[in-house]
Amino acid sequence: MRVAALYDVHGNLPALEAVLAEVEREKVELTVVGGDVLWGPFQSDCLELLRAHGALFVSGNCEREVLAGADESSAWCLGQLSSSEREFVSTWPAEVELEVEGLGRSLFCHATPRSDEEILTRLTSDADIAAALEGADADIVVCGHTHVQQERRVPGVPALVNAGSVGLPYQGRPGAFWAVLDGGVEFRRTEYDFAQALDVLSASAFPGAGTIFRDSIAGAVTAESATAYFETKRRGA
Ligand SMILES: [Mn+2]
Repeated sequence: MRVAALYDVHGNLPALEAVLAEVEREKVELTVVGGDVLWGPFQSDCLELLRAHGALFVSGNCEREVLAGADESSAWCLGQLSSSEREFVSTWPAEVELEVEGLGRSLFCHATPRSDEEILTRLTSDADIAAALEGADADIVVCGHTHVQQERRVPGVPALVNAGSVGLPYQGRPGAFWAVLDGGVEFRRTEYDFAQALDVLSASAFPGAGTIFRDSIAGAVTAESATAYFETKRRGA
């Protein structure tokens, strides 16, 4: 089965449209959306597109936080959703398991199998990766959450693949980041007109849209700087 893994769209409709156009050309059999469609400017449009595409959904920390109206941004996001959209999002599971040829049993979750907000970076030690994945009943765990692509193979636990972020990446290059799974892991970067997208995103009433997306989609946030930031956060400093 050829699978597209799309994570962390964050309401960035122009990025999602570009990625879905490429997904169509890729002839994938299934698209898995790994959470954090919400918390961003054009959530409803993104939900509608992904549903029309026939995607399978996994819940992320942002779905949980938006549904709870946890802070100002989340409350704004919640206010944008219809009652049927809220109902739909609330049904998303924490994980989806698929058999992918060549990769085996593949577990799709938002951050780690035990948490929708645990942070694992390129600098996280093998021992800490092993602890986070211990007990996961799969050959490979596909996640997102940090918005930085990575692949880790630590002996004794499932392989770990971070598909990156479609809408709010920290990769030091412009574009939308995702992955194709088919016998192996193919990391993807889809180009789109990020300057035009920034105009569109900034015009929405999502609090802070202009500043939140500006550096990310222009490729001005490197994986190294994001990783260093997340690693500090992970260690509770
Ligand atoms: Mn996210």
